[in-house]
Amino acid sequence: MKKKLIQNTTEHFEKSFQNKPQHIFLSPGRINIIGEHVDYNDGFVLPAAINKYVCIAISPNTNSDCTIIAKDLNEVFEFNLNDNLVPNPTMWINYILGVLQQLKEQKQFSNGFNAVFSSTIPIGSGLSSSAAVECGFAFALNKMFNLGFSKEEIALIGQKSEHTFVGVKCGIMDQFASVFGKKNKVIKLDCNTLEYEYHKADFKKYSLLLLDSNVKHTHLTSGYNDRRNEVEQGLAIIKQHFPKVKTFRNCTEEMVNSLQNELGETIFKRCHFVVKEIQRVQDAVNALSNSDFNKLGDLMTQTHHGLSQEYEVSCDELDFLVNAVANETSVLGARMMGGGFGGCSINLVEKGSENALIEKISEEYRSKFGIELKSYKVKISKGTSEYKN
Ligand code: GAF
Repeated sequence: MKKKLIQNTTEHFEKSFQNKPQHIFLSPGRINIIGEHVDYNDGFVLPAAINKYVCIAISPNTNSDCTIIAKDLNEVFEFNLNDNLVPNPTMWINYILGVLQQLKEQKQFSNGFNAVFSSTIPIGSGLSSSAAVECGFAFALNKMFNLGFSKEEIALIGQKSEHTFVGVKCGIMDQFASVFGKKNKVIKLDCNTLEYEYHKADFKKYSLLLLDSNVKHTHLTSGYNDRRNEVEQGLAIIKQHFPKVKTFRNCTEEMVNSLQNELGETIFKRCHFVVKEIQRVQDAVNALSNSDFNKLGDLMTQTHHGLSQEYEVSCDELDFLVNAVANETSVLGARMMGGGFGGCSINLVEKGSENALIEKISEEYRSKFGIELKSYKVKISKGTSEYKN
């Protein structure tokens, strides 16, 4: 699938620009084992890059003209880098323009290029196709024009461009995972300091299976930014009462409980979830290190219930998918993954049981919602890189 993606993107470039692309870059999507909606709350997350990619075929120009082709959408966007770059009504180009604006601001960047983008990361499925585009593109320009950005800076450029041009106030998890991914490793990322450590993604006789609800979402309209506002309000109140608390990291469940009335029902639930989820990630890392997969599965399922009932970012279809596997002996845990409001559930399942499970759940899902379930058996792969033939 990766080979085919590279081949198709390259051929499309050749056909469009009558030349071979000088560079090919691959930027992966991500999964997240646990640690949801805590990246922008200074918590820990446990993501990994996967073998689904955005492919960018690209060559520099000798002037400031840029032509960008979104192969899968059959759309072309042309502009000059000396133009004023502003968010565009054509949504997909904003992931790219936002990065360029960052490069213009930080390095007076003005080198034009021709590029073709194509992807095997399903859009709106919670696998972070947007971060893959942003980071793949920033990585490509950094390499091609020797801009001297570190990997961390590339992830931050991706995040900033999403804030400024797309309008989603995302955390850093997706961009970080896409850039720093490593084959067969999950990344424990401290979103407060951006310190990280790799842990072996060895699930022994279990594997990770994604079930895609096929309910599409965009975080611009999903309620994502509202959640961010709610927890910011909550933290401000907590800090008034507990001046030693700087972030949710040093806030305890007891503190949140003691302020239940003042926080009000909604903000209390949001803050309670965040504090519990930050602890769950620590517990999950220990469980993974000890190969305690029953524990890991339990923690994942607890996360789902928190996301559904307290953080309220699930939807009927995702709740159904998680509940449908609850009594399957081959499934140790399941939860919605990513920002929510649609997209995939991630399931820790016994190897070999995947196909029967997919068949069973697909049928139940179809008869309940009339929607075709999709499924992905993902492999944990390396982060954004240049592809050399
Ligand atoms: C989305 C965001 F982009 C991430 O930063 C993260 O907050 C995630 O939702 C929820 O954990 O993918």
